[in-house]
Amino acid sequence: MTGLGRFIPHVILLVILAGTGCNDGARPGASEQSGTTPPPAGRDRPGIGPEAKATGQLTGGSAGQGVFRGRVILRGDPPKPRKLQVVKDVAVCGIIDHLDDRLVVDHRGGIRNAVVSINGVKGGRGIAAMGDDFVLDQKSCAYFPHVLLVPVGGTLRVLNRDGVLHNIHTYSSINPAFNVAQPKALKEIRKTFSSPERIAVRCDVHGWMSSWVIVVDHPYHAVTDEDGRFELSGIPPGRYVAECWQEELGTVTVDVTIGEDGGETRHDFVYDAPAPSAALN
Ligand SMILES: [Cu+2]
Repeated sequence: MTGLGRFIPHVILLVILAGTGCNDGARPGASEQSGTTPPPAGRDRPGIGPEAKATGQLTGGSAGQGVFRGRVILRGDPPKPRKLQVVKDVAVCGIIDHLDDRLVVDHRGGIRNAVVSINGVKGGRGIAAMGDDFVLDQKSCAYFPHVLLVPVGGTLRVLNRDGVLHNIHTYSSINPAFNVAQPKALKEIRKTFSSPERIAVRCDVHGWMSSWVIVVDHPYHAVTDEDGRFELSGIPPGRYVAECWQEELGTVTVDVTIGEDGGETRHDFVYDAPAPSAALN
């Protein structure tokens, strides 16, 4: 055997069918977001801070199982970071800068906190691959992380590290919504969810606080990191629809094929920057 032939078995089969994603152009997740509409209090929401990390990444893979990775990118001028006013409990809440985190874009256009999913996977990893600790933290009157994956049946722990009252208010229609006061002495609240749903979370005390709990029924989801990168692994061979959701920009899909030999499939999801008239304000 000569030339490339002997190497071909080791070459990653990188195939994306119908690589043209479609962007529904939706605003605030309206096309996909089920549940009641959260209050417009999002105008005063905090930044997620540099310590937040990508969550929900599945790592490792095995022969015959594929990896899907790439970036979520904004094409065009991103909105300028906007500092939000802290108008309550300033001594606790005001010790960090609170930035509008509905659309966070790095200098290369990478969009943070988008959720990439591959649906319809048969076999592969069970939901236990997501782990068993799902924490929504409250520090300095901000939620960490801004977007959290939680499996159906998994226990969400909402922590209060601040010496002030918070109020956890979820906006959902499939799962029962809850609205629970969390005084400073109540350091942890536990909740479970029975159905997949993207759920907006707000604090009724501090109107700038917001986050998303993404309840899922399989482990093939990832939240993009600060560079807009995502990675899903352990995907059995097959043809799938991959979906990217971002709270302000809506949903983009693409057909993805994982070859029989597994390997790596790459795709970048691209959104157009909101028109100036629709930009965050
Ligand atoms: Cu609060």
